[in-house]
Amino acid sequence: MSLIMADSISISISISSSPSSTLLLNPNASPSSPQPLVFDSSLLQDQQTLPKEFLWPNNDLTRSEQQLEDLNEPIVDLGGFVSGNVSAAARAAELVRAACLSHGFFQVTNHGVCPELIEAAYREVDRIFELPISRKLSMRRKPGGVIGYSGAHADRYSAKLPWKETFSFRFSGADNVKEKPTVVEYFNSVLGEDFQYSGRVYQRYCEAMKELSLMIMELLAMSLGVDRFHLREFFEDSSSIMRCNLYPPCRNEGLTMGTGPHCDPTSLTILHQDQVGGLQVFAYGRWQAVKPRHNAFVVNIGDTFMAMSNGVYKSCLHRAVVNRERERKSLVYFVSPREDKVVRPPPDLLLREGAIRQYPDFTWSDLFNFTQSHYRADVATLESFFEWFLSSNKPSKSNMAMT
Ligand SMILES: O=C(O)CCC(=O)C(=O)O
Repeated sequence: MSLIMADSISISISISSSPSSTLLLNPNASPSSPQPLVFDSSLLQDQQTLPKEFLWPNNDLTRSEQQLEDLNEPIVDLGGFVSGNVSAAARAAELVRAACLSHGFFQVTNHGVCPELIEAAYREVDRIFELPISRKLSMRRKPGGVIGYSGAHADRYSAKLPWKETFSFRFSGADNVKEKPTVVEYFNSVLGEDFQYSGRVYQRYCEAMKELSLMIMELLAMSLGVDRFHLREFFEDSSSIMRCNLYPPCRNEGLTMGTGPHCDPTSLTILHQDQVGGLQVFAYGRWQAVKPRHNAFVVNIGDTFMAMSNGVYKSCLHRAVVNRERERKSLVYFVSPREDKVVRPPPDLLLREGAIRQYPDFTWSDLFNFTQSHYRADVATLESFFEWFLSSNKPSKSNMAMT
């Protein structure tokens, strides 16, 4: 047994032969409350048996003998759109529309994000996750919060744990980034001087993602046939979360998940994955693999955008599997509206003949709080949210009026 110090709590690491033995238990937890677990992948990777907390039900898993086919998602070249080529922009919007009507997933190339910045972001992922567990735990996320370090989300859940470590931070598009660089400040506060460069890298990365997200919003508006600038303006002061994911190799890769099947509750997700592969999308009634492309960003529609499109566009159901031999990394940028903004479809969409409001007005903070306090995001988050929201808030009839 060894003892490590994390913040003010001490955690004993005990290793025995029982399947969950290398999950590190906090000895200070009371006997009546479940003990918080700590995911130390350097120990867990060598263990023959998968701790039961990481087991997923069969119907969520890809069996190893199952060879998934690659998803044939559109690869949208943004070059023509950016340079103002009208027919290239119209073609791009058409591709986006087809993808969003069927599964909510596409990739973008010629996006203008500098490849060196992406590489630098991956290098900083390594530096963060290579820190000793005690240091990582000192910046673990707070109960009910989203920012900070999390090992297998074991702080929040006790079953169906994902085989991954995450480090998340906020990027507020509303701030004047020059005067108040939120990411740099966050890195300084939790990681100190040694990580000032990392903070600057992620600050620039998030700024690039914001620019890209607004470009995609413009394209989405064109694809929906509404005012081209409506969504860009709505998301101009967006509130975003950036998450670095590290999926360690796993000997029992067929029994667990890196990220379980879910739709993102947020509006839009822009993800970069390394070359290992593991992201899968549910499309046309089956799971399909997403081929990594180093020069592309993966884009998927989330629940909030599905509501903004009045249910026309699909929120993308996806998951990530783990690899037996290789570690995998992904950089994920989640875009959401400013917390207090009312989410409703653009007027031109509702004024169409036969249009019926599918969802009531809500704010991102309503949905966010639901996913933090009441519900673990899955395929049915949006439906469950509205059930809960309508029964607890009783929005006025005018919010649901047919228009
Ligand atoms: O890493 C991936 O490919 C998927 C990540 C994801 O879905 C998430 O972090 O919510």
